[in-house]
Amino acid sequence: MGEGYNYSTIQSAVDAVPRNLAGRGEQRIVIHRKAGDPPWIYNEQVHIEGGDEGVMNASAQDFMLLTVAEEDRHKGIAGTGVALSKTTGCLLNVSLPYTRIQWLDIKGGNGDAMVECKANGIRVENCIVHDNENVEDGGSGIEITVADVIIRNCVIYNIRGHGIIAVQSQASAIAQNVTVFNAGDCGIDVRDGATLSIQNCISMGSAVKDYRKWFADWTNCSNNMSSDSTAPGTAYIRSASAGNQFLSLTPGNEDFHLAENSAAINAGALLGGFNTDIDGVLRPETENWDMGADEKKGEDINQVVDRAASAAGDTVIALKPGLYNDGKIEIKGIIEIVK
Ligand SMILES: [Ca+2]
Ligand SMILES: [Ca+2]
Repeated sequence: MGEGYNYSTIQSAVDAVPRNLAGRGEQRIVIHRKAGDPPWIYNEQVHIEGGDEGVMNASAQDFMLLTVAEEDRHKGIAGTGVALSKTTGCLLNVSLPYTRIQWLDIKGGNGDAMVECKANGIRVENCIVHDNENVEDGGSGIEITVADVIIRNCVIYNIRGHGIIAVQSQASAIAQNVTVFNAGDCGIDVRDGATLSIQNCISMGSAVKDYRKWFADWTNCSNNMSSDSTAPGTAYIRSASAGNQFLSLTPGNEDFHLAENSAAINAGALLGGFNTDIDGVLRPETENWDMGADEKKGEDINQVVDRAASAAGDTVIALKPGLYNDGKIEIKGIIEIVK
């Protein structure tokens, strides 16, 4: 669609994408801030339509990317960046295959789901999907009824229905490093013949179950955490306390960055295909990958690995640089050298 075209709504930018994507490569829509302080709210429902009525010939090479300008992105916390929020309907209704959605703070709505994935190959990354508890019925966070969907580095909380639901026999999806909290039904749900692969996810505080399969199967699950007994796969952490994992669960001020002593730190598996977290920071900050959307920043950047007295009676300290600091030793504060 070319550089430099400006639109006042997300929908008008989506509608300006060529009808036939064959050979056109990535079609990038970059959403910028509105005036004033964040949240910069776009008060609209967005339809990204494929098929006869919409855009044709999308593929893994020729696709639409909806993202937020780097300086206008959220900081891993709702209300800190560009938001899509409306009290009615599904907020993001995607039936164009291979569409990628990134960096949106998505709030409210009143439909079956806040984000509906209705075409194969869709990706949802670094989004915060939250607070639709007032919907009348249904009201899941992300609903998947198609194949090859990927959900990564997302935080989903205060949801009336399911945080993530994959439903129908043709549906298949991967959820990786997703944090789900306070779903009114199940946190992550796979049903009616769908398959769901879950790695490094945290799902806690669900009214029914944190993870549930119902006439359906998990595939390739590992390194997941739950507050009940349902975290599937290998290397799970079950029956953990949500209050111990996150910086804040205070309603209206939730912060799902990992707390200092969270069991999720370094408990994740090393995954392929991406290497950042919800803050856009490289994984692993320290040691191994963490579970959940946040990779905890290493506070103790340089570890003292040895301490000994020299022949002259001085104290000699050996330091090991923190991994997240690219192997550099960094010394903060005042250093006094006394001889
Ligand atoms: Ca780590
Ligand atoms: Ca982080």
